[in-house]
Amino acid sequence: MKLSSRQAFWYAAFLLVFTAIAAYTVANKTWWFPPLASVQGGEIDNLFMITLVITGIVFIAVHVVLAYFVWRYRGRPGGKAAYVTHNTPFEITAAATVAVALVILVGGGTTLWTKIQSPPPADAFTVEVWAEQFRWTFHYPGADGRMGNVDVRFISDDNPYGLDPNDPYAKDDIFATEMHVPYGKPIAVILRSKDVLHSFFLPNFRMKMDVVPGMKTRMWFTPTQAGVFEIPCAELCGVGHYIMRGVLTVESPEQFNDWISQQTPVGMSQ
Ligand SMILES: [Cu+2]
Repeated sequence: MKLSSRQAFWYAAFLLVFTAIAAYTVANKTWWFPPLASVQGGEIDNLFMITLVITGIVFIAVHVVLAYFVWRYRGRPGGKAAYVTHNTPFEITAAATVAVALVILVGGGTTLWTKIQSPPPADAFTVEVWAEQFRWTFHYPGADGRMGNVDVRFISDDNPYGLDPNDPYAKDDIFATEMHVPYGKPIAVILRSKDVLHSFFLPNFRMKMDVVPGMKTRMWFTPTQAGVFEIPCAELCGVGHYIMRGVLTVESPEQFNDWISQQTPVGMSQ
């Protein structure tokens, strides 16, 4: 196709304006992440920024060159297309540059993913989370400091989260409608679903894990600040999906102990 000078000018101008708007939107952080609140989230954000800078430079360079070529090689009377078979130095440089960039990105991503998916540290504080249509419930050990076993086979009207009636550690366990965790140590989360697929999402902590019926999934993270954070369900799990939102409070160990002591243990009669 031959572009007239006017067409070439407008097409090139559109490409440059579009690229400038896209670059500005990102550089200005117009739609950006919620405030960061975990150690692991900081590492994820760093890797994200490295990826964004590398791909951003390529994005801008490609579009500026495209705009230039559209203008430079517009249709002109008597213009002839050049015939180029190949250019070995250019091809080697281009392939090597892409290879190096991909090795950096894939290597960084794999290393961080392995670290985040590793088992939690031994001193982690563990909370078990039940997902169901359409709410979150948080299982804590009682005064004995040990969480009782749960199993879906024990679930009944009187025992909605399947505590093992024969487990002595289960008798004083606590089921709360809000998640509270003490500040200053890693937090491990065990996830279970009573019905369908859900997804436990902590945007401020950059953590997200599917909750799968019939199995336990896990995550762990280290909060860097106290505060109240949102726990949306990130898996379309039914008509009430939009109201499936929990609250996570990160607070001092003293405040946490106050809160947990105000929760009522299940007090299973066995
Ligand atoms: Cu859900």
